[in-house]
Amino acid sequence: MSTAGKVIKCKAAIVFEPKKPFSIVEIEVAPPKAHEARIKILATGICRTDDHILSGSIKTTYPVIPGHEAVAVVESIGEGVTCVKPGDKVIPLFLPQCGKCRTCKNPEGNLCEKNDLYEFKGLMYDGTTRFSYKGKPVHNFASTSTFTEYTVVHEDSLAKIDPAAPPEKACLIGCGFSTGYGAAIRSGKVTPDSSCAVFGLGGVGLSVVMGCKAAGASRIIGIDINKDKFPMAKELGATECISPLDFKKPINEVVLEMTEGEGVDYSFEVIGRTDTMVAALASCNMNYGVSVIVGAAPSASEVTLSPTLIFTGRTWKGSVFGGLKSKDAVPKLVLELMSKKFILDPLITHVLPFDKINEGFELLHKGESIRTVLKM
Ligand code: COD
Ligand code: ZN
Ligand code: ZN
Repeated sequence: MSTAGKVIKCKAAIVFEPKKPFSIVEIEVAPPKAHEARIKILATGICRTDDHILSGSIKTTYPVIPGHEAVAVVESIGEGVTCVKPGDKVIPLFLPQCGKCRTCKNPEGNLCEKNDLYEFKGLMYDGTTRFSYKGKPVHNFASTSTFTEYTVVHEDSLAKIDPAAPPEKACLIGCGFSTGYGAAIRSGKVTPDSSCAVFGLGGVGLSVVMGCKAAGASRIIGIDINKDKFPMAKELGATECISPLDFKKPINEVVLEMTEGEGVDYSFEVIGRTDTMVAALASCNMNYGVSVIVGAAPSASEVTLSPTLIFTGRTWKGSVFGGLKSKDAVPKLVLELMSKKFILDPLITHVLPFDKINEGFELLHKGESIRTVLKM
């Protein structure tokens, strides 16, 4: 029996307040309004950004359903939706691409003005939500909310992908892989034979390593306080790995020594800390080095640095979703995954049923997982 046009009752993982685990409860998901689609999640990955919602370090409005890295199938569409139809396989996009705003029209930009990544309003464009629990509204997260069996997204936040794409792997293209890989290829524009330093070797940092390697970098220094991350980083392309905990001096001085005082050509901060952002900047060449910030620091933080670090010629830039225009890039990356241009298997350390979501976050807290994928 078709569920189109009806309210769907389903399981969802809600965060009612920060610093509390997920509650798995039955919610109601309203049908999609005009230009929206209701989608059934098939697999969703756990990303550190979701943990920032649990910890409260990213300010948002509670109760909220996090999750922003998934593969889904379209259950029904609202009026005027043309880019997908029921039954299509899709990846929801935490960074929309409306195609109409100034950023979308600029070939260089990707931060579509429709994004909900800075104020985290947690509402659809019309200012309401499609989720409710016990009759009260529940907020969405980053235009997606994938820790639920069904979610509703705007068509600006949907990429149709190849129907044969494997959900447990392709879901990483919705965030972690594209964010990291794109940061190297598109935002950093890493060149052949160059040297790179990657601060943070989680799922996103390892994807930066993969991007640096794919771009032909000859030296890739992986940096992490958790040495358990080193074997995988080396398997994916890091030429050496160091832990700041093994040195008394600042890690940027160590990187300078490793590069005969030159610094690396490209550095990437993939942790989300202000001290490592400055260390990454100071690790790149003073003249032509490019340092890319991938991690988001806690909402209230500020950075202090010597202006000389910039004045002498370094370029400091940020990268959201790898600088990629989401709706255009995601279907192509899925095809590249399917043609084995890159492999995502090493990044997926755990696959758990959706009900075990809290276990998945414990693995992340203990530093034991790279990516945990939840299957619905
Ligand atoms: N020095 C070196 N390494 C460190 C330090 C430190 N001081 N502190 C932590 N680390 C290491 C950890 O051991 C870990 O291996 C790694 O840094 C971080 O990895 P994860 O697995 O916790 O996180 P990821 O890879 O899933 O995500 C990292 C981000 C930086 C992308 C994320 O935390 C973030 O800031 N996201 C917001 C930015 C963004 O683009 N969001 C959009 C959707 S993700
Ligand atoms: Zn993410
Ligand atoms: Zn736009």
